Amino acid sequence: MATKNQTLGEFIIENQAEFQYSSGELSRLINSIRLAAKMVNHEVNKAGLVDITGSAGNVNTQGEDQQKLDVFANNTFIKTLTNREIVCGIASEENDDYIIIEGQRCDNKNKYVVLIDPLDGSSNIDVNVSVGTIFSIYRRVTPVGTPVQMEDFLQPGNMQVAAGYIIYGTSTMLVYTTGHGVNGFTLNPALGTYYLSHPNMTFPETGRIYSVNEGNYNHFPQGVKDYIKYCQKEEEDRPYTSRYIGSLVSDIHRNIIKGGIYMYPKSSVANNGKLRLLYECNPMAFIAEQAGGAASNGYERIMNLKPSELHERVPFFCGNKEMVEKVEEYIQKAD
Ligand code: P6P
Repeated sequence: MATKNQTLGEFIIENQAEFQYSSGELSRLINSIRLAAKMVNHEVNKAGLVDITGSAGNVNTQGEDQQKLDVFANNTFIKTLTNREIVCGIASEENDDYIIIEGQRCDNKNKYVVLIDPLDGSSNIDVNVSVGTIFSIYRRVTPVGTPVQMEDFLQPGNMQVAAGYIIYGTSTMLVYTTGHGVNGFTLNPALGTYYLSHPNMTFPETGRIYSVNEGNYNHFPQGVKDYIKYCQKEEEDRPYTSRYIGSLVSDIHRNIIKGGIYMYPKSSVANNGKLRLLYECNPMAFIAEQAGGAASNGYERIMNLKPSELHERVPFFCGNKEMVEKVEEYIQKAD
């Protein structure tokens, strides 16, 4: 049950029963993410004022130049989740390997792992464009009481127990699902409280926005090129509108509200695309499906893919169901 302007805390308590795995552990999990998001939001909002937007001088797992806010966000989420002994393991875009969390609760009670992209779209920070945090939560598959193992993280997306994102935009929002719909909470920075501003988020019946980096057009597979031409054709409800922020969370958040498809295809320069299956595609796919949409790699449901390594990349098409089905049709017809 979602009543507008309910606080996040009230909402979690009222809907705790839906999280059939545990009493109270979801609250602790979402509350720790809520706290970390407030801390990151504070830093992101003043990024232009202090020398924190510049590069940290390091390079992360992906070979990408690590922005200082990336490092701050990564450390903040890891510390918050660790201090509260809420989860037994964390995998992050910023860390080569997963982190094993020891602790009393991890020895006998706790059974969750979290995968996180702590600050997605961070290259937008120094141009003041919105960025986001993406998280994905699983119940571990190895015995409780032993250290987590790689198989706890390499689960298909259809095993997620919760997933969500925080968007640090014109306002800061926490959007998440536990498999019972998608709800969006907006932070009132003056009070430090999140209020239910977007209950039961669902894609509109039809979508007319397509989001893709058309600079890579010449490198796309033929089917993707054909679909982009379909979006631009003067007929029926087209041409569609092209909108691409270059921040996954922002593009998908807008497309859930207004209707549209986000695409990051494979190409001749990136043979599996750019986005990571575990902590970008799977959580956004869970959200999209719970909002009545779909997410595919062009051939099959993203959440059915069996991961083989932590940082693997997959082609990603996510949005209104009929738009995803249409691009799949073009991709498969061109093969
Ligand atoms: P490109 C940000 O780096 C990101 O992972 C997503 O947030 C975003 O949608 C995409 O990459 C942008 O990539 O190659 O279009 O700049």
